[in-house]
Amino acid sequence: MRDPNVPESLEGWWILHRMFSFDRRVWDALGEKKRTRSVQHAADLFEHLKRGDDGDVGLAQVVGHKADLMIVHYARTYDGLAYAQTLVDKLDLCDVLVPRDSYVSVLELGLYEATAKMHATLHERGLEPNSPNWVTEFEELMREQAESQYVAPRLFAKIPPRRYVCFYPMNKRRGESVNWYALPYEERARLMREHGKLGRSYHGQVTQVISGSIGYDDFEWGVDLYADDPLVFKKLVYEMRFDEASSKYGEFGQFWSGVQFSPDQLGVFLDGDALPALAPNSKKTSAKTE
Ligand code: 76R
Repeated sequence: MRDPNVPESLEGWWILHRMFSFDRRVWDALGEKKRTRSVQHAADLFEHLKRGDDGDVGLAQVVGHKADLMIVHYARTYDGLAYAQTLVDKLDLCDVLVPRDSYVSVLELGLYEATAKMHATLHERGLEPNSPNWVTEFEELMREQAESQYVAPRLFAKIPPRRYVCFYPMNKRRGESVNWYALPYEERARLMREHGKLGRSYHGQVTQVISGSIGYDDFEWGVDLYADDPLVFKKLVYEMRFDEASSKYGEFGQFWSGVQFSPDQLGVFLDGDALPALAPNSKKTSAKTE
């Protein structure tokens, strides 16, 4: 059913965030041989999961007590996520990692404007809503959206190779008197336009990855922000609190923030002698920020 009240969305990577605490004392007490082997196996797996076009993996040292390590998996399929999870669980490294939290979602591009335009186009063509021709032509228009030059690269962009990451889940409010889902379509579209306008004023400073999690996890969306300067998270999230889509309708879960590092820096992170570094992705495979 193509309900004109419901905005369409396009989906890309399946995404799994996993947060672990890491027992540094136990790690430090392990023999060097065991540590070297554990690092090597884990780094090899992460390099393997990063390679090619079928997924990606991001590692971050979380700052604060909620976790020490965040692993972000991207996969083409839900099954791919399940498999990535299993592969990590089988690592020796898991002897010193305790799962603290996780979040399952799928990368999503919301299409408020485009959905309204597609419905209008089909009306102009004189098609009866939800008739077989309507459905076929609607699907064709959606395919065009998904394949468009603007959208396609964003659905399967690699994890932004920026030093700092901030992740939190959120809902749109469904209260008795304040209810996002009870607003007329045009009003929600207007609020999202305003939201996008404010967001775009941070263009270049931050890369956002929005993923939908209705049906998979406890909130409705996951929000990942990536930046070269951690102060940008505070400025952006604060400014957004004044924007109606957030001030009136946003409800937030826990926040995690940290520093990203590359798989070849895993040993540096685990040994804790220095801050691990992040190697830049090639321009071609990373999310567009300009
Ligand atoms: O995808 C796009 O860039 C198009 C415009 C856009 C959409 C559709 C956009 C732009 N966002 C969209 C959807 Mn967003 N966003 C958040 C948060 O902390 C808060 O108050 C809210 C958390 C931030 C910080 C943020 C930043 N966005 C969404 C949705 C789905 C809602 C729906 O479909 O109903 C959520 C939950 C959400 C939340 N947003 C931007 C940003 C930024 C920085 C941009 C501009 C991106 C750019 O062009 O560089």
